[in-house]
Amino acid sequence: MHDIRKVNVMEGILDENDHIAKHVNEHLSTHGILVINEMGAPGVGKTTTLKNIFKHLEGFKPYVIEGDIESDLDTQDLKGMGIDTYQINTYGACHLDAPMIDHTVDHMSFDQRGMLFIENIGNLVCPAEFSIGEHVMMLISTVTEGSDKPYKYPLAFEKADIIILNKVDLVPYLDFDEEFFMKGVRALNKDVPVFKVSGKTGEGFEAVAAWLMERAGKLEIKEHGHHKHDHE
Ligand SMILES: Nc1nc2c(ncn2[C@@H]2O[C@H](COP(=O)(O)OP(=O)(O)OP(=O)(O)O)[C@@H](O)[C@H]2O)c(=O)[nH]1
Ligand SMILES: [Mg+2]
Repeated sequence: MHDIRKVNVMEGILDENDHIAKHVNEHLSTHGILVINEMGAPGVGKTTTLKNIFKHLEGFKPYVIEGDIESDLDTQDLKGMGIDTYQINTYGACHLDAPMIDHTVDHMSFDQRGMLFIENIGNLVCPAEFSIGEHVMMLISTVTEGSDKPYKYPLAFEKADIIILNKVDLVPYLDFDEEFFMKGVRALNKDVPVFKVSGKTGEGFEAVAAWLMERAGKLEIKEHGHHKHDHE
C-alpha cells in the first residue's frame, strides 16, 4: 500500500515539473533561444566545455545558468569572461528542476537570439530524471571516469541528444576502452552524436559548436514557420 502511494506522489511531482518545463521551452523558443541542459558528474569539465564552445559560437549569444549545491565559483569565472551568467544554489538538492529555471529565466533578459546553457548539478544520476525545459540534453563524459559508465548509469546516456567525451588528452595515461564505451552508448542510444574533445588543448570543440549552431538554426526556422512547440 505504502509503495503504491509513494509512486503516485512521485508521478504528480514529475507531471507538474514537465508542465513547467514545457512552458519554459515554449517561452524561450519564442525568443529564439536554444536551451541546453548540460549534465555530467562532478569535475568532468562542464564549465571548461562551455568556455571552449563559446570561442566558436558565431551569431548566437551565450547565456548561462549555473546550478550548484553551494558556491558561485563557476558563475564568477564566466562573468569574468563577460558572459551573462545567473546562479542557482540548491543547498542540498542533487539536480535542478523546471520551477527553478522558470523563476530564474523571469529575471533574465534575452536581448539577442542565442543559446541558454544550463550547467546542472555535478551528478550523473538525478539530473537525468528531470526535464528543465531543454531542447538539447548534453551529457559530458570523460575518459578518466572509465569506459563502463554507460552500463552503470544508463539513463543519462539514454536521454542524451549529444555526448561529449572529454579529457582525451589524458588517454595515453589511462586504459580507457573506447570500443567498450561506444558499445554501451549504442545499446542505449543508437544515433546520438559523440564528440571527442579536450578542454585542455581545445581540440574537438569547433565541431560541437557547429552542431549546436545547426540545431539552433533549425529552431529559428521553425519559429518563423509558427511551430513553437519544439520538443525534439
Ligand atoms: N587534462 C584535462 N583536464 C581537464 C579537461 N577538461 C577539464 N579539465 C580539468 O578538470 C577540472 C574540472 O573542470 P571543470 O570544468 O571545473 O569541471 P565541472 O564539470 O564544471 O566541475 P563541477 O562544476 O565542479 O561539477 C579542472 O581542473 C579542469 O582544468 C581536459 O580535457 N583535460
Ligand atoms: Mg562547473
